[in-house]
Amino acid sequence: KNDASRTVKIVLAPFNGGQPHGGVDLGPDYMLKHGLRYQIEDKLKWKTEVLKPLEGLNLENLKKEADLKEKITKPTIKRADLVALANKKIYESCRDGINKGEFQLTIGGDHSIAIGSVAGLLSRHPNAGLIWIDAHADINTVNTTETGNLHGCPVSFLANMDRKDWPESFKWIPENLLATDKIAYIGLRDVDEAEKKILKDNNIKAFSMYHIDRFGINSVVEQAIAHISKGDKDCPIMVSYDVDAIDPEASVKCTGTKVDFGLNNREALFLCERICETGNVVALDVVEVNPTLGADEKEILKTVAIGCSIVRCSLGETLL
Ligand code: 5AB
Ligand code: MN
Ligand code: MN
Ligand code: MN
Repeated sequence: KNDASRTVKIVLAPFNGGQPHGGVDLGPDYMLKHGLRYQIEDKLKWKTEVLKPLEGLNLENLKKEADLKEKITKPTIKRADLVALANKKIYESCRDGINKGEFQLTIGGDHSIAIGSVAGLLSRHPNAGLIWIDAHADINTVNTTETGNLHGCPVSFLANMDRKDWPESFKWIPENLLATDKIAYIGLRDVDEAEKKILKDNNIKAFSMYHIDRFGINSVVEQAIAHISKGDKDCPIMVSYDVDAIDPEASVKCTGTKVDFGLNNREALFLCERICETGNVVALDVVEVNPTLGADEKEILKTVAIGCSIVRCSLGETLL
């Protein structure tokens, strides 16, 4: 249904402030150097344009300042104002710089950047459903997070959880953005106890690796799509894809929070193919590629390459 324009707006989000490791901010650079833009334009025949919402922010300086301050104040969530600021920029860029018929592709960066990208997408497609592909649920609230790392919290912000306890800097997030019944998870295998309670209490659709083994990836993705679409065959779909959903042995070693026994490479790409086949996918995030965590060039290449494959498969490369 994007065929009329076939334009991809590539939103670069080289942000690492939502977690402790440096290097995840190099994800966009590495994926572009791998030829992502050429692949989309020359092979897939989509036009591309690049948006750089974080350009002009001195992120490394702001991070140093925040860390210095937080050494003394020891807040429960780390670098909150910085994460809020970067995401506000990403949100505004997605909201104002992308037209309704265009495909929004956001390249991270750590997964906290999905606060901005998902909020931006929902400004154009308020009824969109969200498929969150991840080893983790990323639904800790400002009150439940044990690590304080905000890449473990984006879904709680999008779903307006514990809003009264948010720092002022997050209050730009619209209040009725995302209902919990418009979310489906795929790939979970490392979920905190408090997150399990949130998933249960809110009756959120979540497919773990257990469900993939039990029902198979095809049935799982079908159920996920049906759940978020609620009978609307044209329901817009956004995919937020954390590469740590994919098994480290299969391909993804260069990511900050690796978890064993994940999706194999075909399952990882089949998800993209099937969701693309609905004709309803309007946006994709690819996050948590950290090229500096590779032991050698081969490991880096494998992670970056599957990141690019996720994009191409989501745009229909492998559909006949
Ligand atoms: B990722 C953990 N639940 O809150 C937390 O990589 C991990 O975006 C979060 O999925 C992982 O810090 C965040 C322990
Ligand atoms: Mn994850
Ligand atoms: Mn994640
Ligand atoms: Mn991660």
